[in-house]
Amino acid sequence: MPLTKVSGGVSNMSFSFRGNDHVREAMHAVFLYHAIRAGMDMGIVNAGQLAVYDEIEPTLKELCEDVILNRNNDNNEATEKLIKFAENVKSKGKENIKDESWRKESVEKRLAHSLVNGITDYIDADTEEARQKYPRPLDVIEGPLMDGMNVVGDLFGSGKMFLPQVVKSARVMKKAVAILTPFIELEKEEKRLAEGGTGVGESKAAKILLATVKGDVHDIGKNIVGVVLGCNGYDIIDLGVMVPADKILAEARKLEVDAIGLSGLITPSLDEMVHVAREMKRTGMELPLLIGGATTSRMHTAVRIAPEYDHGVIHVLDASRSVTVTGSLLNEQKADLLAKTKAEYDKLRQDFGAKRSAKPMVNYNEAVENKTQINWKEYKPIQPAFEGIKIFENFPLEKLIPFIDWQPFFIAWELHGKFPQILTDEKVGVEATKLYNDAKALLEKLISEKWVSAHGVVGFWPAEKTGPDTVHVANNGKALNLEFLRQQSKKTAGQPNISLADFITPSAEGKTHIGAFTVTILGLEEHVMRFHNNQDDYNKIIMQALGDRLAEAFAECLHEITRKELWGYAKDEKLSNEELIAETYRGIRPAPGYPACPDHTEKYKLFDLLGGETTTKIHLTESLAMTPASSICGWYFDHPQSKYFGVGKIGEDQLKDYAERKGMPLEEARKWLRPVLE
Ligand code: B12
Repeated sequence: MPLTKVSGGVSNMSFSFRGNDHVREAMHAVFLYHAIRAGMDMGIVNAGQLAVYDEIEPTLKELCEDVILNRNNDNNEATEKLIKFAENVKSKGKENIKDESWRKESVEKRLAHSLVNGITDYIDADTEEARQKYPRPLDVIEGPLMDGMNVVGDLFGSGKMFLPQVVKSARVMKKAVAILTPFIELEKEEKRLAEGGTGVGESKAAKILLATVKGDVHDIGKNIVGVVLGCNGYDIIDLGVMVPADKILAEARKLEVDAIGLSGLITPSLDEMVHVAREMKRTGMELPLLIGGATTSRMHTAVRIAPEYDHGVIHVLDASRSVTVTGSLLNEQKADLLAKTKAEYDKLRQDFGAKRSAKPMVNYNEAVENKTQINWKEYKPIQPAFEGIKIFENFPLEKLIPFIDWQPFFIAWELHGKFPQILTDEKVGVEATKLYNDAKALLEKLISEKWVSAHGVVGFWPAEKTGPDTVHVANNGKALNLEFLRQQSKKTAGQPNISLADFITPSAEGKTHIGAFTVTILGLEEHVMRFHNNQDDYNKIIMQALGDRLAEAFAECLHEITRKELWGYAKDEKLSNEELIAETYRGIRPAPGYPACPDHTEKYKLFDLLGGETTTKIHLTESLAMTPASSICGWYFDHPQSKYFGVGKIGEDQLKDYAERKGMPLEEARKWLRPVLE
């Protein structure tokens, strides 16, 4: 065709062989060789990963040509043969094409190579060799191992290495340190006995104390930060999850740390962070305080935490940034960084005050008047298959696989991009594919060896809306009022001020049902601990992230079962996985704490309805976090107009009304609702 050029992404053709670069690269080279001769003008390829056509081994070249040119393929033989070949290459593993020349280098270079490439195969022997070579075991850590980790840190800092690679490097480092530790201890003991001294052979590295605050259970983010900082030469003291302020302060003093880092996932943890900052001030501490975690923000840190402590409070967005911030805080740039941050936070506080007064809001009564318009006459309520609860014990894990949304898994590893495209992404594709393969292998193992079990509870009860934002639930003779919050921002004409209560039939119009659920992944901790004790942060973090993915998949799966069978209001629904992830179905499952119902304390009622800890196998902490950590709870609404939304900021009038409705002291309600009040 005149004026037409031919182009295309070449890697798509070999997508089914992802993880098998040897075969993929040969296919790409063969395809390009023939396609260019046939008139292809431009191919989108990873230029750094192209094999040379003439150098492809003859058998593989012929197999690729048979498939690509559709030769000798009458009964699919060519395809089958290539698949078989590929499996063979895979099962023989990378050994076949492994370059072992680095093994001839000095022990220092070999250690650095293992660290940078995340290779654990030779770390025992190489560490032992270095220990024999250096005067003291600590010299091995502070010499060749730290040199190797500095390379890792630099490559990560400059974007040439990605988080999964860094965590694999950390695994190598930890294994080496574990080999050296008994010798360091022995040396210390010998010195102590000989000289009566203490502290001999202590590491000179700066110490960072990390903790997830009291009442909160999530620690993936903190663990990642710990690994990344560890890779940059810091000595990490990780106190774990649910750590009270007094313990954080006492340990910081005892261990003479150089900085404290706090983490938190849910909003009640924000107040706990403010408390820690106050306690640091009250007890005269002077260490810098780092703030991180999904629910934290620069604004909250500036407005609420920083004013409570005078020796430096800095919000850190992610693990990569934790390195630069910590570095600057612990060297001569400290004063500069603190002064800059202070100026920045002062400005944020001013902006915050100005925005708050400028934001157009309506009063609560007006918001109630402007509720979602629903024609209840047209709505035909569907009776669920049962009233009360149904327990799903040991739900088959393999059934959850199709429901897994992998995208957040990659986000947790700081690999941003859409799934599955991320697997072939030019920049991170190779590492994303390796990580995906490792995660899938672990997932298979975890399922086949029954490491964890999925436990869920679903319930339905008759419900009616008895007040503007109150839903009355009849639970087998026991009545219960659920209280919801309503948007109060000024809306454009025709846009309602929504509340979840709008989606429940008002008393005068009849009755409907409301549903609730909990899901949890049991048994994960034991295996997370096993990886931890084996100095394997890589698999530990994959395992934690898989737990979260399984919990989320279980919630999605139970929601589908609910729509199609248990409540049955969408019996004929047929949606693809993409449509499920895009939530194109009828009905919603908002979770207390998420933007449509930001009050965590309504979880008490949800758990009461579902039979509490005994049936759900979930424990609520004082901050309303759920243990086990990979747990989700939420409500079910069936109305076709029900949708997800954010309540946004509410006014003092709604707060008072809400506290009254809940029978909760005003100041207590203010505390729980602070994130939507400020
Ligand atoms: C995945 C996810 C989950 C997973 C698990 C979360 C996890 N892994 O921690 C599951 C599905 C189990 C879950 C459950 C719930 N979730 Co959730 N979840 C998320 C989501 C989508 C991503 C969080 C995440 O894992 N990020 C990846 C990790 C690696 O990042 P990270 O923890 O933020 O850590 C990075 C940085 O923050 C920083 N960092 C972290 N800690 C520290 C510490 C220091 C010192 C430093 C320097 C840096 C640092 O570095 C880390 C690495 O880069 C967020 C929304 C979002 N986009 O953030 C909501 C979110 C955190 N969840 C939320 C809620 C409400 C819940 C539930 C209460 C819902 C419910 N009713 O069931 C439960 C609570 C679970 C429990 N056990 O109590 C809210 C919390 C806000 C709130 N109102 O409380 C969020 C913000 C969603 C929202 N928009 O409202 N959730």
